[in-house]
Amino acid sequence: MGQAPTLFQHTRSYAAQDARSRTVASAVNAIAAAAIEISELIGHGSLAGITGAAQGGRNADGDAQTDLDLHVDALIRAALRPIPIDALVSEESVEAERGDAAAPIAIAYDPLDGSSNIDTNVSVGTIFSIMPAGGGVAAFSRPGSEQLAAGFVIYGPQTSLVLTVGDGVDIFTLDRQERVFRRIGSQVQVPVTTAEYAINASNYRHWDQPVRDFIDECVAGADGPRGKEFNMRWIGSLVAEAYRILRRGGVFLYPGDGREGYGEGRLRLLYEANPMAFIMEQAGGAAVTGRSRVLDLLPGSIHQRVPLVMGSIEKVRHIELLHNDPAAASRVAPLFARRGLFRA
Ligand code: AFP
Repeated sequence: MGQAPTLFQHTRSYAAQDARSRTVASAVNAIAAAAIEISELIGHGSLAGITGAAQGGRNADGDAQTDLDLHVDALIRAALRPIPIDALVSEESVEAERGDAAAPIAIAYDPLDGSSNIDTNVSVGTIFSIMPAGGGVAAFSRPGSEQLAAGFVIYGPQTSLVLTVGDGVDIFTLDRQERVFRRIGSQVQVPVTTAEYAINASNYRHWDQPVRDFIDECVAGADGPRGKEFNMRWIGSLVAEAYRILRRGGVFLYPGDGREGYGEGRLRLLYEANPMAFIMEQAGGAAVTGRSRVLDLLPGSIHQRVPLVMGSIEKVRHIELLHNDPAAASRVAPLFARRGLFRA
């Protein structure tokens, strides 16, 4: 049996559609080429002088910048330099960077998401969102539903790249011998329901009631209104949570909460929530802020935060219901809860 197609072979037919698609495909392949270098760098860790130590700088969100954040950002910028891009937004730069005004695309990316995990050898990743050009930074004031492509690379036991160009989701794993990404999953689908949720439970006292209602239902397990046992995961790395959900289902929540500066959660709309939302919807899942669809949001600023609930569509819709109709909460209707009418 022939070898699985490479990322370049996979994107070739898409690239042939028109000039803009060709530019999108070139940008995806450039990010993938940088990811191979990044994977090797991360794999050497402190042997390559990578410590995950803060370098004194802070990104637009006030997060301390590690040595690897800055190095990875530079590798991605260098890889994208030959690509005609109108505007570039990076988590590591306060301002958007203007490129070629005649270029057909704009890119927002998080060079190294989860980088606070570097010194603990936990999976981290690169996330990217490709928009139609729209007059410099104005491209990023459009809703995420207009994305041309989105993807992420997870640097874990395998280095894998997840990609959508609006025609389903495909997964590629780095063939380290050949130094190419090979497709291992085509038209991947998120299981419709799940018994696994991911949230940072230490923030329970800061959550709004609908989030507490959902988690309380899960924690109540088979004796509770959902009538089944649940499992919890929290890796502290968005790409690792998203990859798990694509492989076996699940629901991920990073809601807004009562902590100072966390009213809109922790994740950024342009280069975390929007690409993940596009991927989840393309894989038959869903992504909401709690009350509304992420991909419908009109961004107000390039580093704006947004609450994110994503994954198996049955659970996302239930969480949305709890936000939009508090009377749906099982604590409100103990009669139904006792009779288990809410059984999943
Ligand atoms: P870092 O990039 O600063 O490590 O943040 C990672 C992240 O944005 C996302 O990948 C995780 O899901 C989330 O933060 C974890 O946040 P908590 O540390 O508040 O649990």
